[in-house]
Amino acid sequence: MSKVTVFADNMPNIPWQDRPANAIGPVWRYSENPIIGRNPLPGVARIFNSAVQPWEDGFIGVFRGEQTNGVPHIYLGRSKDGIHWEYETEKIQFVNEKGESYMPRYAYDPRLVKVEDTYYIIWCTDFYGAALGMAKTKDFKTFIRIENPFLPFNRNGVLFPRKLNGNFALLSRPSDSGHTPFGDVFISESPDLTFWGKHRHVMTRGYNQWWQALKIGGGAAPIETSEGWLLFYHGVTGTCNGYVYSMGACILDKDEPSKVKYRSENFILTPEEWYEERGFVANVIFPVSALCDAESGKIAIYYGAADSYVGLAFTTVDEIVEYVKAHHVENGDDASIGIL
Ligand code: BMA
Repeated sequence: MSKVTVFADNMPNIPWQDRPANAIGPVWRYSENPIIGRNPLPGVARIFNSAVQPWEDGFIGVFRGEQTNGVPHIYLGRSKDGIHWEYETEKIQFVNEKGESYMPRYAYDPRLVKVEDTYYIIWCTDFYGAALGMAKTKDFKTFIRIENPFLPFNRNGVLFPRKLNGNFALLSRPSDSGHTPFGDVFISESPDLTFWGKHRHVMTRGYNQWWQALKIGGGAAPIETSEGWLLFYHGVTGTCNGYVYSMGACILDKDEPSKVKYRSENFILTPEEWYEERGFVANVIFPVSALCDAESGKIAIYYGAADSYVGLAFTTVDEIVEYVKAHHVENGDDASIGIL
């Protein structure tokens, strides 16, 4: 039983490996990483930046599949243990409310979040430029696209797993049409997933933490705890050799998540292993999904590695909360409600 309470379901079959004796920091990698290798499907060269949920007696996931023509789309996968996956060979077929085909031109970095009895996929889509796309499903057979939440340009849409004060809440990262050399995380609310407003700034790039000084973006759907919303996100630094993506963690206020309560000044995972340092885009750790077993407090984080693989990392809610609190530093006006 963890000291920090998690407000989520129990997940006794969560993928897990105990902390190895030589682990440094609050998060440790799965020893068999990467869990998904190259050319996982006919016509798909790489799977990375993908999201997972429990489903039936195992797990289901939405996977960013880079097709051999270079265009990313989302593929469905199923797994008994959350580690070994079988994919549908055809990309997810999205439809509109009338059941007619409504395919995005491309789709990448999908998040998968359950709110009440519905699963939502949020991804980066082409809406006259990079923007957020959204779809819903209850059975993982029919995927109905709903309105694109925001104008271009925007990426890294992360939905909260429950409504807050009666509204859906969505983190996003306004961007540009390219590789965006800036970016803070914002939050917006909607009563119906069609009309969005009450936009607030959540957190800024790192003021004096170079690993996240260029831009940041939400990662996994926040985990509700007695300390607040635990968020794993990515932070980016610009180097002579290009961008380097690391994983950070913070805790947002439970009732007003535009306020950051604690935010670790240190990254919690940075590219060190061959599958993170070497690949289609070198030096990328891109967290997209985190499973949590409320009973034990075990957390399994799925992250894209070097735009080529999927990695799995572990922590516990007690360890990560303690670490984030112990390494908290004030950052700009992160602690404020985020409206000027
Ligand atoms: C970001 C996104 C991610 C990608 C990362 C590193 O802008 O496009 O999909 O993992 O760049 O290339």
